[in-house]
Amino acid sequence: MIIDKAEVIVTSPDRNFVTLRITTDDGLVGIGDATLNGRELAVVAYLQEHVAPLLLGADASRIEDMWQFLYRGAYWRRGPVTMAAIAAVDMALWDIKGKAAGMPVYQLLGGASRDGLMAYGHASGKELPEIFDSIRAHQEKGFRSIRVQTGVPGLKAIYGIASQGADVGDGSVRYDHEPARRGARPTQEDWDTRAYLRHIPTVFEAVRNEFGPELPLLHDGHHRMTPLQAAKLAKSLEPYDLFWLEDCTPAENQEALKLVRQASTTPLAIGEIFNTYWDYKDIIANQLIDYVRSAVTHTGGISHMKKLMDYAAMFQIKSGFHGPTDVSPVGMAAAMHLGLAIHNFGIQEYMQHGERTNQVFRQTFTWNDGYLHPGDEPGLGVTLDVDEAGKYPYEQAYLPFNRLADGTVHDW
Ligand code: EZ4
Ligand code: CO
Repeated sequence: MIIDKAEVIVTSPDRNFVTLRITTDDGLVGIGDATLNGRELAVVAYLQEHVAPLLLGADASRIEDMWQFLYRGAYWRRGPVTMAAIAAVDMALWDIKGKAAGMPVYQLLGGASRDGLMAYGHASGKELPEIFDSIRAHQEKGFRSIRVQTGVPGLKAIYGIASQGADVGDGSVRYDHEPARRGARPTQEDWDTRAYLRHIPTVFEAVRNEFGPELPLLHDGHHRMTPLQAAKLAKSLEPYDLFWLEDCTPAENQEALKLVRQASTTPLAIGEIFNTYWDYKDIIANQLIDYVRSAVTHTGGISHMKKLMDYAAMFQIKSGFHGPTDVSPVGMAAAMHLGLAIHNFGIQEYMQHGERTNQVFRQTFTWNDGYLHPGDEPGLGVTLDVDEAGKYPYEQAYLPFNRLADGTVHDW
């Protein structure tokens, strides 16, 4: 199992994806996701220029050793670019290990701890009727847990609202949930935290009244609040019994989350922009979150995330792995195998990729009655159709950003 090829494939069916494909001398092929939304080519360069040459001639069976070599051997540690590149290598090697063993990756991680993975979808709308329709549409698609994002009176464009969906290139405006819009410059949105804080509880009250107490509801604050504002929001949402409030602050200042904890029992989910378990060390040990939001793609791959989740388990903290459309089907498959295997699985985000993406990445996962399962093909269960991928060259795309009324750039 000597690696004799390591190729980086960039394709942009509905959006940009970066995939590492490793081939061994005995003909096994493994793929890993290295997509870093809006900064895709930085990871491509890291992989092509600095990692691929080191893979050639290496033993593909030594997953842990390769991880440590790429992490410790580089001298420069952590960071989203490095960790996405390492994640791609790690995933591809697990894919190969599964194929060599004739087993799906979750079997190699200890086997299934459950029958399927409860997944949540993204409902959104500018106003209540649209939000209600969106929740119903998701329920019809099988979702049993729903994230709710809303417009705010007075604000023109807010991240995460479907009606502002991305133009996917065929003239239609499909809600890709996460519009890293194609173009030379990022789009500018507006923001007003006080208006948001006033409005959100009214939306969750209305949604609870309409849909009853059972439906698990989630909300993403996208890092926009100060600790005090986050405490106020978490407290005001308490009557609506959220499954979680996500990214209530930019969690660089983790100590400050104590303020939110002291004010409220609304569960907190954080970590989609973290990239190692060291980023989680204090936040977990101090019991400041309830769910780990990392993507397997952005936090060093399956090997590293398994360690992170075992650490989190000591504190009864569960997974809520990131699963937006900017995580490729390969990254999603890695999350599903890991989520199926660990005991402390919580919920899986599931945005659903577009048809073109599904043609490029052939997948074996199943989606039944609100539950995902990665399938039982050896490895990760995803095949990259290189010819199909070749039809969609890279296109520059940026995440939006926002400014306050006076022109100040605000937290993401
Ligand atoms: O902003 O994936 O919970 N999901 C999110 C996403 C992220 C994008 C960033 O790449 O917050 O929409
Ligand atoms: Co988020």
